Amino acid sequence: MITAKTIEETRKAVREARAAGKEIGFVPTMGALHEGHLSLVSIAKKHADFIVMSIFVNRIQFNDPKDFDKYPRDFDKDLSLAEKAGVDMVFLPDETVMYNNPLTFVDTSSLDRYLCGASRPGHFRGVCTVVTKLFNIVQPDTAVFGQKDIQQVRIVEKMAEDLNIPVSIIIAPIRRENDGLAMSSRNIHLSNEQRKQALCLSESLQTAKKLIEKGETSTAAIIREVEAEIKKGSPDSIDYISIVSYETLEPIKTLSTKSVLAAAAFFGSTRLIDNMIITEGDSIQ
Ligand code: PAJ
Repeated sequence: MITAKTIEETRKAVREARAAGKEIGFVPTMGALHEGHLSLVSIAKKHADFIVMSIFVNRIQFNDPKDFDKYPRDFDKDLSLAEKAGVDMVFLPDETVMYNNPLTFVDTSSLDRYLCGASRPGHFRGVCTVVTKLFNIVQPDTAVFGQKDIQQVRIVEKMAEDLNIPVSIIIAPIRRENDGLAMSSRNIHLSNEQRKQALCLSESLQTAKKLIEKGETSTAAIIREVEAEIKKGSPDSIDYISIVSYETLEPIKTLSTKSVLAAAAFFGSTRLIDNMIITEGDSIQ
């Protein structure tokens, strides 16, 4: 596996892979890799032959400098996990490579008005800026993002379309621990007690699933039950519980053809998110 710290090295390796007839698959991450990240690599391998992973903790997408400082970093472990998962090249830039006194940022569309965007101003601007830069550096044919961050992937899809970035975006399902907790690099900040409490997020989605399968279509009714279930876990606060249209990410009153139920809550100072895609007459993911 190649470890590239500069843009030049990365471009050279990608150029060579392309010259050898390979399609380029890309998995952007902030490291602290877990099975969720690695599942994106196996999906990328189904679509491409040369897999690039980036590991970069992107300061400009953090709202809270303390969250940035304490974000878990273990690059040696990440490199060995990436290699085992079959990554061909890790792009591991530092801040001087990525941000050399920048004047240009990529701003988001209206898709950032609700869900995480509402409580994290500037977050998606930071994500869009870094993802655009990474797309321009790696120039992948395919990039894989997790449904875990549903708003992020929807915004990235729209951004790629709006800015004519020739990449096809694939959405990977949420990987969970055996008890249902969505895997996240932030889970390691949870105490044993908070770890148990945090299960209320995934359990609340199961409650919603049962309600919807029984025919409930009123989002207010579903949200009420989800809130009751989340409160059973006594989170320190609930950031939001929303049901939005998959297309516009705007809150809806009645379930539409494709909707998203998403929730965010704090356990101590750790903010966790989870979500479910609801497709009418089809499946619930
Ligand atoms: P990070 O949080 O490291 O996540 C990298 C990718 O892994 C994202 O696409 C995310 O949705 C996916 N992911 C995280 N947890 C997952 C899980 N449990 N199951 C499946 N996929 C999961 O998201 C970011 O980094 C950054 O915002 C980034 C896109 C790299 C830009 O800085």
